[in-house]
Amino acid sequence: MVARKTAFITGIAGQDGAFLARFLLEKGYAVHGLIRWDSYPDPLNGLQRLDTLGLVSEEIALHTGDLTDANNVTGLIRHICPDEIYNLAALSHVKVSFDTPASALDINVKGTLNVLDAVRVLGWERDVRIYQASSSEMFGSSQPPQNEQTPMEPCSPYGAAKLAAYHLAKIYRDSYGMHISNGILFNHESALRGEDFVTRKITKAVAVIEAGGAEPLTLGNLDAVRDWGHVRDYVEGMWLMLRQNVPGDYVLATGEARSVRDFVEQAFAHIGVKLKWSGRGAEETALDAKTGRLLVRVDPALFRPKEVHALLGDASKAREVLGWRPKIRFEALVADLLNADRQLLRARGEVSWPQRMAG
Ligand code: NAP
Ligand code: G4F
Repeated sequence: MVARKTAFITGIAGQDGAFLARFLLEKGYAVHGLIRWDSYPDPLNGLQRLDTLGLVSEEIALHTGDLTDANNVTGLIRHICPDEIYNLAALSHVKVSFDTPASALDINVKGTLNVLDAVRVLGWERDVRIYQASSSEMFGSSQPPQNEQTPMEPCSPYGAAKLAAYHLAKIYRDSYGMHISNGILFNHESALRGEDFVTRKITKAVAVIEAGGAEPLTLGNLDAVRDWGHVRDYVEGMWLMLRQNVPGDYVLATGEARSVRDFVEQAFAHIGVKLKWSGRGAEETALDAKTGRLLVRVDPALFRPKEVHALLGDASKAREVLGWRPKIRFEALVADLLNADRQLLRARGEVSWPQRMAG
């Protein structure tokens, strides 16, 4: 009989953590996850993503702690004795990292170091495989398309922190012979995406407008280009990296570039509204082409101090080595998020939506 594998997921209550937990449970893993004790007034509220996927149950062992606390992390890893660690916990919002750069470095760099060093200190270098959640944000201002050989020129405290963590992962791999893989993941979304990220912000606003909401959608840089995929495809890629005999670094991306404006257009098209754009930069607006009603406007307060203009991934290596291919394309992705927001709205029965300042 094959022994049941044990996985430890940091950031299990986040978007990727929830989907990965479900994926690994379906593969027969014993799943353990790290959650922060003080994230929400009622700790159960913090588990809404896991709850949405029907996973708040005895199937997952949740451990309270904090990635920035080395003793805590080492103690948990010693206790759980995992075969695989997926280090997903992070301050993951790029704009927020400009406001709290020290936290971004603490969590994303020191937190990663705490995981890597715990495994080394425990003497489990040959026993534990580690996935490190690296990011396409590390490419920053490098010209697209970007792959594993593209120079990294981060443009944000988040990007710089992720790059430092990426190098630490490589250094630990090369120095101690540890099985550590960096997944250099391009943007991936789902109905569980935080509402401050541009995709959910758009689909939620469009659902509200469809239901009779009066406020226009307010965004920052509409020209930014991203390579958006669905998290369901990406968690499989994470797992595949740890199936390889030799660890490595892999770009996961769809190879399809779309602007924020394209995303907005697609979401409105889904509810049968054609947009008429006019103006440029902070003056740009979109009206309902039929009625002339203002539906989209720009607020310069949402611009970033430094922007990553274009991310477009070349995932040839993942395709050739891992056999990984994304299945969910742009139109289906937008439809998935929008339909989930429509349902959520119906369930909550609200049409007013205070826009949060972070996003
Ligand atoms: P997410 O939804 O923001 O989840 C991050 C999780 O990390 C949250 O549950 C958060 O806990 C937890 N966390 C933050 N600080 C922590 C700390 N000090 N100790 C313990 N846990 C902490 O992010 P995601 O979209 O799932 O992304 C997962 C990982 O992939 C992140 O490392 C992100 O940077 C990286 N990544 C994401 C993408 C993407 O497009 N989604 C692309 C490339 C890389 P709370 O719930 O308590 O806040
Ligand atoms: O949705 P975003 O906030 O995602 P961003 O900055 O690309 O970061 C995400 O993807 C990274 C991978 O490349 C991850 F590492 C990271 O953890 C995170 O998951 O913004 C996307 C684009 C940006 O160019 C931003 O300036 O949308 C633009 N944008 C325009 N208006 C906006 C808005 N972004 C947000 N969040 N809110 C706006 O109102």
